[in-house]
Amino acid sequence: MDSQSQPELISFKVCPFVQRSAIILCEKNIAYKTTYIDLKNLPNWFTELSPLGKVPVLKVDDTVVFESAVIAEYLDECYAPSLHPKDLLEKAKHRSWTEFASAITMTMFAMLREEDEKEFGELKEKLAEQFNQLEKVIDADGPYFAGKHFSLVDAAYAPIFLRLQLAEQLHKLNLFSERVADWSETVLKRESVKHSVVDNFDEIFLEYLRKTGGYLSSKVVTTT
Ligand SMILES: N[C@@H](CCC(=O)N[C@@H](CS)C(=O)NCC(=O)O)C(=O)O
Repeated sequence: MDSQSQPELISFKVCPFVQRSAIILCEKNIAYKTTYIDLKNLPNWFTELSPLGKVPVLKVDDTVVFESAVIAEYLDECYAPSLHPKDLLEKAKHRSWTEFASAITMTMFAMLREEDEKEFGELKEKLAEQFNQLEKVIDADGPYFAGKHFSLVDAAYAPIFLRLQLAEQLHKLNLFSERVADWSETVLKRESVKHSVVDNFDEIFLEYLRKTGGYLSSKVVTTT
């Protein structure tokens, strides 16, 4: 593949949805380039390019692909190895629980941004309950969502696990059962997951948390 046809991932460094796409690109060893934008200061070219004004966007030659689930499916169909089960019902189940990852992501960010301690606690409970729901459908033996093999649905949960691991350093969250904790640990050790964010991600994410002004922000120790 020549460099002109390398896909381009339009990214925002802390975005969990972009990270899903980056994990899949890494899993499949696809050569790609990343263009970072600042969501608070959108360049005009991005506003023209992205119909929903959201990242991730994957540009393949002149074609714009948006929505992380669509990007995931496109990459999976285009590049081996497939990260989806063959069985159609099982595949639909993976897609359903990928959608659930978006709901968990929303609860997580609501919790991370919440200023009021009591409301923060309520959102933490809601998140714990969502992980309980998840535990009922994941493979009991693990280590991944569906057992021995990493799949697209794992790529949707990895960004959540990474951010919660960092938040956990600031405040004990105790959101996971033993099985979910093992899943998180396994996923976070995976090379594709490690390479899917910028090298100083921890620093950038903690700084992002500090700026939210949420309940956890006061617990971020600043080095400057
Ligand atoms: N459903 C979208 C969600 C993407 C999303 O919410 N991205 C955020 C950054 S993490 C964004 O671009 N927000 C800008 C905005 O909503 O204006 C997907 O899965 O790709």
